[in-house]
This record gives sequence, structure tokens and C-alpha cells, in this order.
Amino acid sequence: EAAEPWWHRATGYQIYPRSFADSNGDGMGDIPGIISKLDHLADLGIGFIWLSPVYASPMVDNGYDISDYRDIADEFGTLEDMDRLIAEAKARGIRIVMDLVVNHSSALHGWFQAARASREVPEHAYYIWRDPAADGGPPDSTAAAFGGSAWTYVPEVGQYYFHYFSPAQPDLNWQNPALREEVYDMMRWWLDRGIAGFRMDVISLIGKDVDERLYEEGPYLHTFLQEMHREVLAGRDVLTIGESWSVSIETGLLYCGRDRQELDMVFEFSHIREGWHPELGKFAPKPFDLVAFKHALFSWQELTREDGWNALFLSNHDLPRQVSFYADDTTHRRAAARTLATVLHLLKGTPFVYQGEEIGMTNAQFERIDQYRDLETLNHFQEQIVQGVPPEVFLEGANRNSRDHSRTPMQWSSAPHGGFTSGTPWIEVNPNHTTVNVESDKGHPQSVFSHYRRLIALRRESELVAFGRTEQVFPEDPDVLAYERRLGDERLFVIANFSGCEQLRDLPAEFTGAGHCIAWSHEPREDVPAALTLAPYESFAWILK
Ligand code: TEU
Ligand code: CA
Repeated sequence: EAAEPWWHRATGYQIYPRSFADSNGDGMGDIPGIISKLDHLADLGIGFIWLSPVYASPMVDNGYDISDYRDIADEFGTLEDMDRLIAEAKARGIRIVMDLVVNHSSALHGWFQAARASREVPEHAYYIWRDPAADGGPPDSTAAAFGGSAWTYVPEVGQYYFHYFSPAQPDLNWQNPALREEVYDMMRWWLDRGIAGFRMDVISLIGKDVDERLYEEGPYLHTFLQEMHREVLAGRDVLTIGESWSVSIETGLLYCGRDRQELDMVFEFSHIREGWHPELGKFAPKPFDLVAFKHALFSWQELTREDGWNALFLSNHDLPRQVSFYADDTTHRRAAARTLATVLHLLKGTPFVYQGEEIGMTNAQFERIDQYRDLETLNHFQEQIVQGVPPEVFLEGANRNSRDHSRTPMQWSSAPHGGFTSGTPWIEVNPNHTTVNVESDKGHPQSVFSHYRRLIALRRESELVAFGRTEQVFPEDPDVLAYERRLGDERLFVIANFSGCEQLRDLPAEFTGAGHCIAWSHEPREDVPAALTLAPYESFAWILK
């Protein structure tokens, strides 16, 4: 029997480098800045960092457009800085997982520069080209995720290239074995430098067949993932997490089932997409629906009971701040932040904390479109205005769901710009940094940070938290989320109020009586009462005796 994988008890922490810590006053976070904050992460108790892209990039999509996979962006530092980060993190027991963005490259990558100049060079076939339609227009009407057509014409070669995202992000042609070997070689090069794995950006797109207009989970996906496993991952003690916006309960284990030899876990978004408007999309979010959310969350707990493994998260750099989206970022901010953490961190899987979540950071309240930086928000604004959506309506949606809310800089202290930079930050710091910041949170009796530290330690120390079987309680309850974890005779009961009103619930007799409270939002209480009154956003987790 192989040793238990290290990530079964570890918690990950996502760093978005440009917004974490700026060491040189240019307003942009950087690798030396990250190194200077490693003690904060060691104190939190995390096992590994997922580092969003730091590779050379023109930064059209903040680094998710890579122009050299074997170099570091100037604004973030150098390869030496990266080696130092790996070593300094290791010295604190923290591993580094890098972002792997290989569905597409930047249009400024040397490969694409060669590819767009001539049909004759080998690099041409690293990308996806099709002839114009009869009228000279694009081969088909597919729209790009960030607006406009998914096809862009290049007169030098008389063809269109395919880009699922922006024109600055041409899709790599995974059907070409030489391209695949370039990717595998680059992955080995990074692993040999000492990193502990990869978070794979939109990996479920690599098996696409553009002629059939099949993009997500296309026909070649699992063949390529298995090949990548054989060529790069097999025999190495590394962690792989695939990002997929299409993976479902039906397909989840194809990526991470024990006999598949593909990935270790997937970031799946059903619980997130739940909150988007079915036609108008993310900029017209629906009111939060707890029952649907629970259904998505717990069906993945069920799916991964005997096989596969879950990646647990509520926030990342593409999503709004979790207290703002799922709960309350005003009166009940601290309780809400602690409750969301309890609910997620006591499930089975590997939890991920997104920078700032550990102090309950909130959405920015931007009032004008020029305060936004994200190309997705800016492009959709342009498109929707043309379609007649009133600007204030769009801005209201953006205020709830734009990607930039998670990208405002980390709030370290009440100093100017939250202590993030001594210069002018690339995007405004949330004005609430005067009260919401690491320094003041750590000193607060209801500290969000201490709460996270406790939950992260519980996963390291408790078999029950790491491996217990999850069973949902009250699945149809519109305001309260509850579940049980069970391992042998040990039982854990978690209950959380997701509403801004007091909630009274009669608890089933099997959960009531003597207990030991291991996590709470407001004040601990030792025993589990038959009738429990929960204050707004109040939660408890008890080990039952
Ligand atoms: O995101 C995948 C993706 O599909 C997003 O475009 C998502 O739909 C959107 O962010 C929701 O608002 C990944 C990265 O995480 C994201 O930052 C990149 O922009 C994107 O891929 C392209 O690399
Ligand atoms: Ca900097």
C-alpha cells in the first residue's frame, strides 16, 4: 500500500502575485514581496502555495497569457528569485504548486510570432488555423469567452487562428505531438527545479475538436491527460489539480479516479455557477440559493467517498470575495467569514484559501467602470452597453461578481494602500483596509485568521476531519446548512446559519447531548442542545461524545 499522499492533510493557499505584496514600490506585487510574507503563511499552517502565473507575459490577462514558459515576468522578478522562493518556502515546510497555462499561450510567445509569419515553419502547427469561410469571414460563429469572435484573421498566412479567450491568447494545438512534447519538457524542467506540482488552467479544453465545435471535455482530453501522466508525472511525488468549468458528477472521476492515471483532483464550479443568471451570465448574478448550493457541494462529497478526491474552495482570482457573495460583508462580516470557513474546511478534500480570505476581505465597492482593470469585465461592459444594458445595471452586477474584487491588493495593515505598496497600486486598494487588515484581525477576539489557523491544524491532526464520511443533514433547509462526518465511532456535527436572521432548529436526537466544540463563529458552547437557536451567520462544529 502506497503512503498516504501529503495533500490529504494539507491546506493550499492561492497567491495572485500582482496583488499580494510589493517589495519595490512600483505598485505591483512581486516574488521578493511573497518571500517577505512567508512567515504569515507558515503561521497560518498551510502546506502549499498555488502560485498564479509568474511567467514572462505581456499581462493582457494578468499572466494567463504566457510569452515564455521558462522565464519570469520582469515585474515579478527573476528565475533566481523564483528559486529563492522555492527554497525559502521549503525551509518553512511549504511546497510550491505553479499554474500551468497550456490551453493557450500569449500571442507574443516566440512560437506564435513564428506561426503567424509563415505556414511553412513547424511552429505554425502549434496553433489552430482554419481557412476563411466562403465570404472571407471567420470559419464559424463561435464567440470568445472574453467577447468578440473566437477566430482572428492573420493576413500574412491568409488564415484564422482559434482563441477560446482573447485574441491575445491563441489556443495551442494539442493534436500536434511536437507541441505536446514541448509542454511535457517544460513541465519536467519546472519539476526538476523543485516545485511540487501544477494547477492546470482550463485543462478540460485541451481535448477540443474545433471542427465539431466541441470545446469543453472534447474527445481527446483523457488521452492527452494520460499521456501527460506517463510522460511527466508518473513516479514523482507531485500534486496536480485540473481546473474545469464543465466537469460534472458524471465526469468527475474520469479525471481523478484512482485507476485513471490522470490528475489528483479537479476544481469544479457547479456550486459557483449556481449563482449566475442562466442567460445573462455572471454580470447579472441571481440571489444566492442555499439549497442548490448545498446540492452541488454535497453531491461532490458523495462522489469522492470511495474514489477520487475533492478540491474545496469558495474563492479564487476569478471569483468575487466569498463573504460578499455568499453571506454578509457588513454587520456580520466576521461571523460570516468564520462560518464559511468552518463549513468548507470540515468537509472531506483539500481546502484552498485565496489570499485575503483568511482575514475576511470583501468585494470592492467600485462606482465607475474605469476603476476596473479586468479584460473580462471591461469587454463585457462594452458589449452589454451596445446591446442596451444601462451602465448602472451592469455596474451593479459587476460590483457583485467581477473578477477584480478578488484582485484588489492584500490588506496587510491600516497604513496607506493597506501596506501593500509604498507606491501607487495597479488597482485601487479597498478603502476598508483601515479596518479590515492582517494586523488588526490578528488582535481581534473574533479573529478570522486564528479561526483559519485552527481549522487548518484540525485537518493535519484529525483523522476524522481528513477522512470521515460526509452525510448531509437538512438538505431542503433554505437557511441552514448542516452535515455529519463519521469515522468508526467518531462523529463530527457541523451546523451553520446562512441567513441574516435568527434561526431556531430542533436537532435530531442522534446529534444532541454531550459534545466538544471545535469551531464556532461567535462563542463556543460545549453541549449540543435539542433546540438550537443560531444568531445571524452563526455556526458550530462539535465532536459528539
Ligand atoms: O479561467 C477559466 C475560465 O473559464 C474563466 O474565463 C472563467 O470563465 C471566468 O474567469 C469566469 O469569470 C482561467 C483562469 O483562472 C483565468 O484567470 C483566465 O483568465 C482564463 O483561464 C484564461 O487563461
Ligand atoms: Ca513590485
